[in-house]
Amino acid sequence: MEKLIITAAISGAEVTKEHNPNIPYTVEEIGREAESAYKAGASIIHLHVREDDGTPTQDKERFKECMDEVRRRCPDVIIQPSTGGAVGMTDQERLQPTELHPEMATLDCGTLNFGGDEIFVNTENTIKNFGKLMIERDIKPEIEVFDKGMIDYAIKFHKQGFIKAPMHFDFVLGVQMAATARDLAFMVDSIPQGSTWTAAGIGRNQFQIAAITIAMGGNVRVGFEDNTYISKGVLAKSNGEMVEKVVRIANELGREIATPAEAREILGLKPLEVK
Ligand code: KMH
Ligand code: ZN
Repeated sequence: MEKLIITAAISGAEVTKEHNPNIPYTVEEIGREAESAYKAGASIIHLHVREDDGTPTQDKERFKECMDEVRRRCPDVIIQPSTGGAVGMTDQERLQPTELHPEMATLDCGTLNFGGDEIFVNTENTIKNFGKLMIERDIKPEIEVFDKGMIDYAIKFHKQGFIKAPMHFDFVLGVQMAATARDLAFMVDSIPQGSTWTAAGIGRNQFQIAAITIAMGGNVRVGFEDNTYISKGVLAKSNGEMVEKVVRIANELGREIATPAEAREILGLKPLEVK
């Protein structure tokens, strides 16, 4: 089996310090959480940023400040900004971090219910525009899949030239589709040969989905964006604590952890230039 790529989704846009006081808002806090995850074994930091008061923002300057801080503390980590941002943001707002030419960014491949009255809107034109821009800016998309139709969209848009192969998918289980082994197996079976994949279980499903994924040969995403607890009723102290738990499960199952350089190779990213 390939080595295991661990992604830490350190901040998200929806969780707040009311859910868990360790959720990062400031540049310093974002840096601290990225470093804790990196030191524990994460090779990708999936990044949302906030204003100091916790308000989610896609502001380019704020992203730059946070990315510089993450880079200072975790020199070789892969930084993967979100282009999803928060529900209700315009496409132009959401696209701002791609102007910084990160190695990766997320590409959400469909519209979905996001709880209560919230709808996370990704029209066909949004997906195509984001995909085209990522090709122009040499950014590898992580295709965010919240149900099976989003895989079909990705394949369709790949055939139309808006997404390059080999594609990398992230299956997010527990927002719209259920977080079950059956659903995960169906997703894995539905992606084109030669693709790579990660799975993220939301809330209490996080570590069960991680364990199933490790055994299946996929890659794992954990972090405050997806879950604020380390075990039933116990808040996580840091993203690092969650990554450590994944590393322990991987060790038990005999799966080695990929370094950032190895993750770049597995994902087909260019090696990091040493300056
Ligand atoms: N915050 C969600 C509305 C992504 O990062 O691309 C979108 C999201 C997906 O988190
Ligand atoms: Zn996200």
